[in-house]
Amino acid sequence: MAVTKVVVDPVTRIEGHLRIEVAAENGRIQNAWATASAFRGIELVLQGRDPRDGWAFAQRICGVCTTVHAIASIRAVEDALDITIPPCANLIRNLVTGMQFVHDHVMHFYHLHALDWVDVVSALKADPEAAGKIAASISPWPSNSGQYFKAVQERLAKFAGSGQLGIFANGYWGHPAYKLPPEVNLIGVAHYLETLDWQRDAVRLHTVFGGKNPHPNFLVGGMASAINVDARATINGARIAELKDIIARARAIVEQVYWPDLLAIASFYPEWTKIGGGVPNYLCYGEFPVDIKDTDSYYFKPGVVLGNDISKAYPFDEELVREQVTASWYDYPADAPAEGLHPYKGETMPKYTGPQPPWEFLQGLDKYTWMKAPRYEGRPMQVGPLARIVVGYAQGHKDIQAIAKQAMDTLKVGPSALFSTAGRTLARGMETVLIARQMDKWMDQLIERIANGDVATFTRDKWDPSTWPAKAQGFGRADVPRGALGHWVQIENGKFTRYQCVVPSTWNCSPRDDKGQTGPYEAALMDNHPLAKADQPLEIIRTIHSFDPCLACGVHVLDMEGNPISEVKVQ
Ligand code: NFE
Ligand code: MG
Repeated sequence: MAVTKVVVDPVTRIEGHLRIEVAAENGRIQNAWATASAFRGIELVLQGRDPRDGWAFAQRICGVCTTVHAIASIRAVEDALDITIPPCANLIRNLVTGMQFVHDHVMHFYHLHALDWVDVVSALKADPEAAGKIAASISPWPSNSGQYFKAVQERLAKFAGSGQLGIFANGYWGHPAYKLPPEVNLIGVAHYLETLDWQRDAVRLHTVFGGKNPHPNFLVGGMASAINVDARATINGARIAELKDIIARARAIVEQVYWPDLLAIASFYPEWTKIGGGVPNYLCYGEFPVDIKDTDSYYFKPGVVLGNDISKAYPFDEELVREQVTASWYDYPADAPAEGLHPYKGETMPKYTGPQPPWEFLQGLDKYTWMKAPRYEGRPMQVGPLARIVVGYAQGHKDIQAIAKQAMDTLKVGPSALFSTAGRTLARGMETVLIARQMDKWMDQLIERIANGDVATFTRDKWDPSTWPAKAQGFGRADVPRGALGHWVQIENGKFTRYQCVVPSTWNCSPRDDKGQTGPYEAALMDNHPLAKADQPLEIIRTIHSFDPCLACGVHVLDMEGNPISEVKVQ
């Protein structure tokens, strides 16, 4: 049978500009190329800036993960200058970044990924009473009634009757790969709309602690969140009560809507626990510290798992990170080794030599993307929710093992099911439940500290550049919704002289390296991966969305051309 070439450009319901090109034969994908098609230059913008301002520039790398580059930046500067922040500032950072995870993951599941599994048009055929019974059997969520689902169905029928599906237009509705009964499709659509409403509530936590969302305020040395229970314009008694309520509502959405829906939907797609694994190596930098210098204090501890072997986790050593540009539109200094450069020696020297169709890709030598290729000890690595769950599982993390077991028992699968497209999507749900539960604890710890009179959220120590060494360098580590995030900075005479970000979507959307090893998106598409209809590449979208791509982050400049791009091009 002839080889079919399919190009999806751009992939939608992601952040940024991603082109996926595959070669398929007999309904299976044989080869895949992931191309980031817009260059950004924030690393270059940061050079020469005051390190105390870096977070505000770095944060603009992305509007989706709106907190993460700020926190990585301030941690890099604090590491370089040896600044220890007050405990309340650390708790506030955990609450702000924790809510970023919860918000981002729920939005990703319902608004970016669910419609790969949920057929909106089929929901019109559902029996609302039966949908109510199914929903009530898996969750105590109060609106799970036949009446509620009937109202949602009527709303959907109005959209469809007017010939305008609006936000639901352009799906592959009716594709044979959709397997849910109409009632479960209706539950999915109802919760799509309900969580769209809830997300405004969730991000109020960012506005209280950080003044606004997106892009709440951060601060080198702490957080710009004044606490005084008796004052009006600070974090006071009323704000604290409001924050407790926001966290309780977020937790309820996660535990009573997202998680039961995810398990229910996954149970109709058992074959997807055997598809789309790809790169068998996982990397986690760790997150949610009590003390950033003590990695044992983190809720998710740093670690590495190799070869899908969850009987062993290896320690993470940041000195083993390299970035290559073998297949990327960048230049490196002539003396750069084949294995790539550590970020402290990293360079951002854009050199566009394309477009060269990956179809013509020859022996790993042609350049085809704006993504660099990060490698850990020479290996491509998966990062993100699945990496955190796999690493934590291998480390014996009790909460992770318990929630993974719940999912495996419900779906009647073993741990190897994690290494798949469904495993990636399930792992995102697992960690959202765990983080939402932790947020309750962090809020209580913050309240206890305030009750005991500890209200410091900022240290002035080292604020004055005259106290800084003439030269310093630091690693800002974070684990963020899409995975391991590092900012490596060098400071001389009070200014950044080098700023390198190695970002989760750079790891996952990495192209080939000097040895021809594919990156995680590419490898996943080449792992037992079906493609039933070349003109409706739904399966490709499922696997790519399971990574929750963010191309803006990954290549860290806007497409100034404003190129018109077609939805799906089949050649
Ligand atoms: Ni723009 Fe980001 C996250 C970062 S992704 S979304 O999470 O860092 O690579
Ligand atoms: Mg970079």
